[in-house]
Amino acid sequence: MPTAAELLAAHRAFATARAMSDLYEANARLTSKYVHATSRGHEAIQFAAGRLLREQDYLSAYYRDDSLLLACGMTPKELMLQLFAKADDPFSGGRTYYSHPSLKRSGMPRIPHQSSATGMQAIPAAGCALGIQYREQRGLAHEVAGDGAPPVVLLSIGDAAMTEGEVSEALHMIALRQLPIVVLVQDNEWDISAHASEIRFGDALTLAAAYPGIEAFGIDGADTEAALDAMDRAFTTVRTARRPVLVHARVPLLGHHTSGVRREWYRHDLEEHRSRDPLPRLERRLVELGIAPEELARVRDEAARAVAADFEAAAAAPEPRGEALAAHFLAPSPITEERGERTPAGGEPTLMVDCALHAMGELLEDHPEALLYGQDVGARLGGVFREAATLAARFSDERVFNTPIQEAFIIGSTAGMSATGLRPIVEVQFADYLWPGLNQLFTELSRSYFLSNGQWPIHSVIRVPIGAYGSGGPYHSSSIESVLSAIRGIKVAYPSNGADLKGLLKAAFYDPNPVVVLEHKGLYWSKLPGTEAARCIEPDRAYAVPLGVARTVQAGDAATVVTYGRGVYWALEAAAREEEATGRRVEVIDLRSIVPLDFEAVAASVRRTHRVLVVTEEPASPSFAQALAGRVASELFQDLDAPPAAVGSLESPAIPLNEGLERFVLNSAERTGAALRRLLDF
Ligand SMILES: Cc1ncc(C[n+]2csc(CCOP(=O)(O)OP(=O)(O)O)c2C)c(N)n1
Ligand SMILES: [Mg+2]
Repeated sequence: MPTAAELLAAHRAFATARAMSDLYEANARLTSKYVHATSRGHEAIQFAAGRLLREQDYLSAYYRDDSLLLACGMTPKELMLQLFAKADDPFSGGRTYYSHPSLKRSGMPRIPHQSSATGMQAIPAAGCALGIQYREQRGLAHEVAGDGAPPVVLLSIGDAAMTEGEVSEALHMIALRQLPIVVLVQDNEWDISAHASEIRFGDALTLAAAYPGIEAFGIDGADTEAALDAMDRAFTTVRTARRPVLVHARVPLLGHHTSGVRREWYRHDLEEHRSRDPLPRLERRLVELGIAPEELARVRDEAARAVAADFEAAAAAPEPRGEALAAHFLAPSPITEERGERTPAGGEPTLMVDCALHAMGELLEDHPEALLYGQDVGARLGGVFREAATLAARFSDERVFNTPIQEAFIIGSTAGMSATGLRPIVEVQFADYLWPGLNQLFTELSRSYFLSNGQWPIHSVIRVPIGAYGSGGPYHSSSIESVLSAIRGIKVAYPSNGADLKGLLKAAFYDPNPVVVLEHKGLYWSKLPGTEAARCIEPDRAYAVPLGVARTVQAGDAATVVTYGRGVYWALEAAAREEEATGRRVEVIDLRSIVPLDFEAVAASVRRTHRVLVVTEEPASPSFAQALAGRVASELFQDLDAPPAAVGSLESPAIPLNEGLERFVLNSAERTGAALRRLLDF
């Protein structure tokens, strides 16, 4: 049972949160400039959870958690700096909404960035708990020791968000791995204007029953004593027994859904919800315990005065400057130039797939915080391309492991893993299956560094076999680099040979940004005619190729052919035929990275050759290749003797299965050669 002192502390906290939401409401014209939601009605359960978080813990909060943030130690003024999106907003420097926390501050729980997309924080939070578990299994010290007790993750989430698909992936992994996480579901029965009765059966407890091993219980989350007891119980269990607990807290929603969606438009149940308001209920209880009503009123007045002063100060605080934004687009990489030996004396010609395997082995040897996971990469198979063969046996099943078919989890969990100081390398089995994970890549990973104002860069290497090879058919052949190239905040590598793959994997590993490494299946074993050069001397252990640095594969002056991946071989073959036929020698540039793009290398070449062709395996229109050709046209118009062109595969929705149809659709040395001839003859 909570003591009277604890209840008085809760009362002070509720009074502060309530004074803030009253103030926001009273100044709606000012405060609704930027959309915000408040915890009004949810104060008790949020206070009960937030007060238990320690310095070594991780918090994954959602947009209604302002009482939780106050309970962790944030000040009202700091939250109001967010409300007004000011420069000194401690979470994002004015980049993101109220109560969307990101924080890495000593003495406070660690709060990795999370998006405003409901439910999407569940996978990164589960990844965080997986990271904590991994460190404990491997005897690695936690990033923050705190008071020495084992860390806990708190995942806070709304009732409607619990029905989302990605939440199921997270719950599944939480149950399967018995992760040290408290899942707090704040059930106010509302999903904006959709009521629980029309959008879900049962509640989070019904759902949790399907996940054995997650201890789940429900409480009245507006009963302060019950809330304090429940969160004590949940945190103690997770902290000591190292297994998950889900708390389903029924709470009233007393404020608006958000400042922009007002309760009076559609709420029919406000009276009933008001009858459960935790603040007067707690006050009645405190009076029963002998506290004078005047004393409670004094606390409320004091809170109102304090937050009014903070409100004035926050409203008057300086605005952020646009010039400061660029500092946190991408985190600086330590690999800025090519290093190590690309062709060491005595080096062996090595298949591309083995260059990658050796890179993995070296990284796992050198870095205890490195780990590799994905579908079928574990000991039994070692990857469907044998690209991870032997690694689990060498480094243990804890460091190299199979995941379920959960691309969202595979990609999204790296955000949490990285937050615990680990360096995850993951695999998506085929580029065609990146889509279920694309949401995590875009929504959570790509924006973390920027929206946390540089506090939370994400180390995440995502290996993705890509491209058409040997009748892989429509779901094992797709090229997807254009979509990836349009996501700001990530990097994308696309090597064409084993040496670059090894060097780029190393650079990707050390890069503090999410990096997708696209690995062409047809080049893995150099089985495609004309791709023998993908098998090359293996670089040494120290070798690294910076992301965003192209390589001239063949020098020439008649035109510049810019390409990457398998396109390099089409380009070289077409170039050789052209030279043989007409004596015109073209320059071939292998970009090696799609993002960042080495436009300087392209421009320097085009200034000499005055003509450019971009070669891709994707249909060319629209594509990354076409955009590059367009950029050359607009930036180097004066240098050009012919319109820049892009050539790719047929404009087809998918690569068909039949061998002849596949050939018909795909780009080729012939098709590339014809485009080159047109360019040269222009
Ligand atoms: C993926 C996604 N879809 C839609 C929205 C718009 N949206 C914002 S809040 C909300 C309702 C969420 O309800 P619940 O999870 O119960 O949280 P509550 O606001 O009730 O606390 C929706 C649909 C969103 N933010 N993210
Ligand atoms: Mg709700």
